[in-house]
Amino acid sequence: SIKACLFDLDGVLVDTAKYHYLAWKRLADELGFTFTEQDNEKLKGVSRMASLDILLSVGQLEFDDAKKLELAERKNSWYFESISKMDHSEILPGALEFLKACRENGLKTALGSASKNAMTILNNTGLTPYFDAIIDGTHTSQAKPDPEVFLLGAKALSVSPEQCVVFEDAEAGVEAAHRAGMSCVGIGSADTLGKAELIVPSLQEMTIDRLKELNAVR
Ligand code: G16
Ligand code: MG
Repeated sequence: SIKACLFDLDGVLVDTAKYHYLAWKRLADELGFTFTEQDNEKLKGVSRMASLDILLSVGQLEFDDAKKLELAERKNSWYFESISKMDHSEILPGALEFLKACRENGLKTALGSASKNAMTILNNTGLTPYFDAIIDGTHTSQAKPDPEVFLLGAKALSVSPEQCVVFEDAEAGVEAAHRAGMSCVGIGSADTLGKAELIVPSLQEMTIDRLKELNAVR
């Protein structure tokens, strides 16, 4: 039976993609090329350095590792300015309610995010107390679709992977959940999340009953 829910951060609990986009766009502007919102879709759920590689390929630019690190740090300082101003009003609809419902029903909760800035975002939005475990980009060495982040989450909660359900908005995250041996609820549209066991537009449509139905299907 299901004992734990593991949540991705960006795109599931908060919309930080817009801040990532503004910061990457500013970097692209400085480097002299256009970076569109459509390009930004490719960065969702992807680690910081992998995101930079994608951005630079859009601009058809190449740099050595030292320069790339400097560019990533520059982007991050702008991004950090944005997330420093976040508050509870930026929690996505239904997210807080579903986290509370999980805990009221005896389910454990964990964060499973690629972001190295997750703690800042959780603290500023007031979400930190709703997690039994927090695994983010500071704990992992392998990025999604590698299952590491979710396996570490299950371990921290002392539950086995088959007792976990992952909530993800990115295709790489759905794959990571499956490679971890977990079910996945996709948050968004079936176009990109087709492989998830259940797809809902947002956590507003998610209930404990629907979670239990998922369990019956498996
Ligand atoms: C998030 C975002 C990605 C971002 C990554 C790393 O992942 O979706 O766009 O590149 O974190 O973020 P940072 O630069 O803050 O370390 P997730 O896993 O929460 O969706
Ligand atoms: Mg995400």
